[in-house]
Amino acid sequence: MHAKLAAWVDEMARLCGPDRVEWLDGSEAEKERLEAQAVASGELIRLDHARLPGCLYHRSAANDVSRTEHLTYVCTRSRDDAGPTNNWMPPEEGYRKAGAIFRGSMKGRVMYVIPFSMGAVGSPFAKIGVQLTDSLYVALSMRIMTRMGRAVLDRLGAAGEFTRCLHGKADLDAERRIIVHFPEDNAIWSVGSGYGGNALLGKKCLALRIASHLARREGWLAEHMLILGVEDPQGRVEYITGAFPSACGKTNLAMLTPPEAYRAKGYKVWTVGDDIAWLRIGPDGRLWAVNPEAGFFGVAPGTDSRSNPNALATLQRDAIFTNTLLADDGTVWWEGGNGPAPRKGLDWRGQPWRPGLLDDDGKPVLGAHPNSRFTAAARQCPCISPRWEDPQGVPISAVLFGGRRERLAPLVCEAFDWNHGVYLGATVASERTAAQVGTIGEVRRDPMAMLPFCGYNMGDYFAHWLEMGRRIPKPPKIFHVNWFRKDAGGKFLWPGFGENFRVLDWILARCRGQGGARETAIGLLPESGALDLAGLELSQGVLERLLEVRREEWVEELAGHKAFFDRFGGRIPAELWRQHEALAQRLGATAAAR
Ligand code: OXD
Ligand code: MN
Repeated sequence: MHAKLAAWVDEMARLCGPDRVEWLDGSEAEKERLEAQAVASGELIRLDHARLPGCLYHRSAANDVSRTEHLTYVCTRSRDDAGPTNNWMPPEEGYRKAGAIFRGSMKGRVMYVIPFSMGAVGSPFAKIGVQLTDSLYVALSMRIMTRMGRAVLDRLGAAGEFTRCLHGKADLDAERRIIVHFPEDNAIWSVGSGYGGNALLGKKCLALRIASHLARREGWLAEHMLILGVEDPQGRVEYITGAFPSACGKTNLAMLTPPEAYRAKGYKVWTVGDDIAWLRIGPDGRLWAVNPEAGFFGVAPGTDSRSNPNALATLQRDAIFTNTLLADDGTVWWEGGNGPAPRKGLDWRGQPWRPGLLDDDGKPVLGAHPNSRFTAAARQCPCISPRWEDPQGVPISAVLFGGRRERLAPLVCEAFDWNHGVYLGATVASERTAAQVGTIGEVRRDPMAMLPFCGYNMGDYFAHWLEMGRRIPKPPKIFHVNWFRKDAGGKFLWPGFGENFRVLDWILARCRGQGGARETAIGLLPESGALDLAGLELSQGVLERLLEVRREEWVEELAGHKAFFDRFGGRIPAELWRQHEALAQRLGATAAAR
């Protein structure tokens, strides 16, 4: 027995006051028992067994449907170590504030103890956490999203290191909700929310915020990135990682189906991960990546057999659906999903719903919340890579950064070198989506898609990226992509989805020293004819607009880069300012004085 673990569980149980403490072993029998309890209490609803075998439905509190970044804190001793992009409070205050809400909050409930591993158990990349929670929904979701149970405890042994993760629903009151991270103590406390990103502590809290801190200390990278493999007709597989802000199509890209013409030639995409990558320098001098998760927590609306047939196949059994529409026949549905809306059902709030329903202002009432989710095991995905659990990971040829930009950023752009690539990543911006609380559509800087997830000062994070570049003997190439450029009428210029494969194809050709490119002020863009567009009927002039670099827009953008960097005081590495000045020079503009 791990004495420190036992003592910590006791201490937390004294704080939270559950009726009972139950250690979870991860067995099938345990799963069935917990599901039956959750169904009996109404926390989960069983879906139609014939059509969705083993699937469950959950409705969260109406005020608890997305990550609450304004209630999420990084508690380091020095405020500067959290940096200007994180909410901060001193560790003592974090423990006191959250502790006051936790105190006695589990009375009448069970506290589940969930030992879990991020990364295959025993992989050199893996990190262990132990989550305490009073939510059966969370316990059952952790079972899908992580490797958990007895094998992890065995691995931990009598004295292994682990992240202490305390979670409680308390009364789900938004006024009494807080998610506090203590990177210097390797601990996370989250109270008052049952929403995935706030409550499944292995994901954003451990695998990104805490892990990014550990990664800097230990010389690796913890990133908000998908990992995919592209197999060519000769059977060679090359791997790509990609960082995109929440709800920008990461899951769809990770599970992409190539266009018919490519499939006929023998191309295929393999999914390694859809949200998080941990990257280390391998013995061969390349960068290697693992997906630390075991499942997908994907956005349901917009997922259909055109956008992502592989996700649809993944969630046909043993999945948990959260805040979708619950149809009368015991199935689920969401806007932008397959087939017509069911004639009747209950919406994500539990209210009677039918197609065409309007609210008092005459606006359509959604059946599913825009951030409704599915949780399903990665191994159920038809295109899951045979190497997805390889303890050594997969070697990375290209790193993509992208955001959702209606204008400005071209379809694809290759960085001149690693440091320029870090600049491309550091200046990513995106329009806000439903995965975060806030005004949808507003453009915000989201460097490397890590703005809400970097557990330390982002100035130091950029320095760490630059330092990694100096240490990787054979670094991957870095690219910026934008699938979301629109025309003057607000229509997307690029079809996206499976057609994005054409861009990946050019990217991988570039990584092999092939594929034509032309130099522009912002980076290398495909030269005329270099993107294979055969069979894609793009209208006249569309490709030119997709690859257009408008000087006046970029000069305006430069000021946005500077304003963002200025927020960090002196903590932005000099190399990024050099990149900024070099870009200004290439644009024929002067960079505003620092
Ligand atoms: C997610 C997110 O849930 O980024 O993956 O919000
Ligand atoms: Mn994410």
